[in-house]
Amino acid sequence: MTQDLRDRICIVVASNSDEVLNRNLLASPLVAAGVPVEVVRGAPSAAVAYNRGLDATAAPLVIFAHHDVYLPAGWEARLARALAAVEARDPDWALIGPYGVRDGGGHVGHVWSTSLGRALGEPPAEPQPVASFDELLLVMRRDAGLRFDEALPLWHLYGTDIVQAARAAGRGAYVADLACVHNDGFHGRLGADFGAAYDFLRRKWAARLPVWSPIVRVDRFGLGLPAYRLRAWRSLERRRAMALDPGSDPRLFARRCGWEPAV
Ligand SMILES: [Mn+2]
Repeated sequence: MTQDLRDRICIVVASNSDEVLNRNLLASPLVAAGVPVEVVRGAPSAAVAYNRGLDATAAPLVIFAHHDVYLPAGWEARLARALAAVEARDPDWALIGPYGVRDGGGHVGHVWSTSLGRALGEPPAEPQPVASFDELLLVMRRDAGLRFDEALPLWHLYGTDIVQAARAAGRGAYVADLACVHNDGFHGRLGADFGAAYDFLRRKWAARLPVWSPIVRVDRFGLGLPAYRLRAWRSLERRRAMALDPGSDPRLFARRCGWEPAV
């Protein structure tokens, strides 16, 4: 892949664990190739962390990734193809991610999830417009002029809020083939912090409801949240049984998906 693309990208990550960060994101070949990584520590929320990262960097394309994400060998070529495909379809695009949700709730994209012990979905042949992203990774065009809303508390639903902000500004958000490893741990039930983010979105985007997030529908009366909590409770043991060890080397999962050759 061209040096040209490498010079146009940077990575921003919020992390509270150097162990997780080093095992996953910083082990990515793209990082070894010299793409700069801005690590934000100690931020009170994802929005604050990501705005700090935006302000500390200058690259025209900013990759916001979780610290438990591994970008397999060849990911840069995927990114180049995704950029070209989205550019051709919508020159005013703002955001591209590997996994998200369409209006109406259908999931689209292709990622490995350690917490679910499998690869989700299929690589989309063409970019798909989405209503929200799974927050594991999103690529933002700096010249879209977006900021993360620091009134959104803590660490949930910022991948939904930012897509709504893009749409309100007349800019598109797309899922493309940016297949990567989300080496995440088992998620139990949602805490009260998720409810706070949900209610924030419900008020902020009242004129645009319902809004689809990866796991829950944000609707006028807030019915999506208890419905999700019930589903999550019912599936708790099944999901616990599926989860693999996030302490594993993410390259094992990349190989299992055929994204990296066996050695
Ligand atoms: Mn994660």
